[in-house]
Amino acid sequence: MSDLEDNLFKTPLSSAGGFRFDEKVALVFPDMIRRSVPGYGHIIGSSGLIAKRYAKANTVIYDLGCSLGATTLAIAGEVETPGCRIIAVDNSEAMLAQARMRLSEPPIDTLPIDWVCEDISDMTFERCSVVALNFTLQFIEKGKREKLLSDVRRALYPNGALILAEKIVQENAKSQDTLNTLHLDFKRANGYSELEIAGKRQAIENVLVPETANAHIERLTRVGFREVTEFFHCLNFKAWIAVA
Ligand code: GEK
Repeated sequence: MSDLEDNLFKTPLSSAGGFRFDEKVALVFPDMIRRSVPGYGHIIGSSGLIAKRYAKANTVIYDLGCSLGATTLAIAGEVETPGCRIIAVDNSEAMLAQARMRLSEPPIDTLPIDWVCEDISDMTFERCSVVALNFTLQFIEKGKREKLLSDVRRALYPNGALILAEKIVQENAKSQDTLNTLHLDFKRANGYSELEIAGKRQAIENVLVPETANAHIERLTRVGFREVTEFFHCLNFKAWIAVA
């Protein structure tokens, strides 16, 4: 299926109201995230490889905030460990409907996938060996993030892995300004106009709340991950493997 172009913020009217993961967003999501997040494809591909290394036989692998299932598919395509299954979770019915439609005929010989509509901050997790949380923690209410990560940590078997990718902010205001400017250049280079950039920024403010890299690392350590290793960094986007 070819991806539709993200033109949601092309007119000022279309940017009215806050950002929601509704049907309009679901339809253009692959184009939107590819043009907005530097290294997105690399992080998704790496998630498959990391899952392959950390998956244990007969266990669950979670993709939390799965959207249209890009990470789910990468994992399903890489993991060969016997008896694993993927639980892909999102609280947007519109996203899951698109994901199910796109993967109605998943490639044969890959892991079974359950698509679940649930709020990940209220979930009871099964024991698992890998959890992917790619660009989703940033949308969870700040006060609920530590409990979610703590729940994930307790659900993971020893030596299991959390894959965490996030947009971050710099502690130093000048560095933040520099990287923010470069990110805007990245979006311009990918065809977004000034109007679209401003509209999206306004809509997403207070919806996507980024934190510093240190805040992430300290919290992961506090909830009991014994090793936290960065595997990706470009502009204000980072990803880590946290080992239980
Ligand atoms: C990818 N991981 O392609 N519970 C469940 N899902 C949620 C919640 C919540 N409380 N809040 C937001 N979401 C994907 C990309 S997108 C990132 C993840 C982005 C979902 C939301 O519906 C959306 O599908 C996803 O988290 C975030 O690698 O849009 O920048």
